[in-house]
Amino acid sequence: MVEAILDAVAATAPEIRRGLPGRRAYGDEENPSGERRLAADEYADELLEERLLALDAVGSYASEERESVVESEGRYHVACDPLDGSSNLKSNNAMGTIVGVYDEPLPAPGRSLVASAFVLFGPITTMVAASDGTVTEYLIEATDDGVERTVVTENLRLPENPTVYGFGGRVPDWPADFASYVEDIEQELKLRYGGAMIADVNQVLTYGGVFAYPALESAPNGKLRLQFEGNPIGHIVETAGGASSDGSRSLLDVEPTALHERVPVHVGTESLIDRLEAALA
Ligand code: AHM
Ligand code: MG
Repeated sequence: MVEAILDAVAATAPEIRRGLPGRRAYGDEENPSGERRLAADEYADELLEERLLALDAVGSYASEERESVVESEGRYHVACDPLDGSSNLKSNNAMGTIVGVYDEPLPAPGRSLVASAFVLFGPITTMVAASDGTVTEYLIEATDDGVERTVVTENLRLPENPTVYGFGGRVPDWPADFASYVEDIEQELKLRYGGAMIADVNQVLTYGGVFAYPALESAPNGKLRLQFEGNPIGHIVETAGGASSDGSRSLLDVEPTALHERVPVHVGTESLIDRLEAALA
């Protein structure tokens, strides 16, 4: 049943991709987090809603782009960020789709995730999915017979020796304790930051290292949302042998209080997340 959800996400990805070129303009509306919405955000949200709610397994659909949960009948509750990093569409840089499959009604804790996945719209389209305690990377290709999902990496694990880092938010807005952690990290790793969490986290999964969108002086809970971004990414990185943190504990241990709540996100190589938590303690 969970596989059917991942299949539907993979099957929708080429269609989302094909819809991007004509949807680079902003619409009139804001999303529930008060951010301007692109026509592409709306398009991806509506496609995913339709495809996922059509499945018997899906009991509800929630997304970053809509105020409340859309209810149906089914065992699993799906939370999506239909187009993560969509502000990259203007400059034609990478973006992604994030999906969390929970077995509790939303908002739900990350511990109730049974699967999570992201699609990365880079030079090629890939999907990275965590389920049954393992992470798999797939190549997604549209063919004459439909959409093919081919395994490219089985049992994906973070490499032992980390090499890259990427941190969001304006530097003057970083709290002093986070800034001093960054000073150390900068001496050891090289900067890789593109402004779309999915693409930046995929660098960390590929090369080892650390990604963060930390708490800011102006935004103590950072920017990213727990249900749609923090939990699924924390679940994928932890399943791949890495760690996640809100600053003091695993993202998966954060008890949710609202559907659109934000959370500071730090993910990556375990030793680097341990050091982060020590720096913020
Ligand atoms: P979005 O889901 O509305 O696209 O926002 C999330 C994105 C993340 O992909 C990225 O890490 C972050 O926003 C970057 O934000 P900013 O450009 O404000 O630094
Ligand atoms: Mg996002």
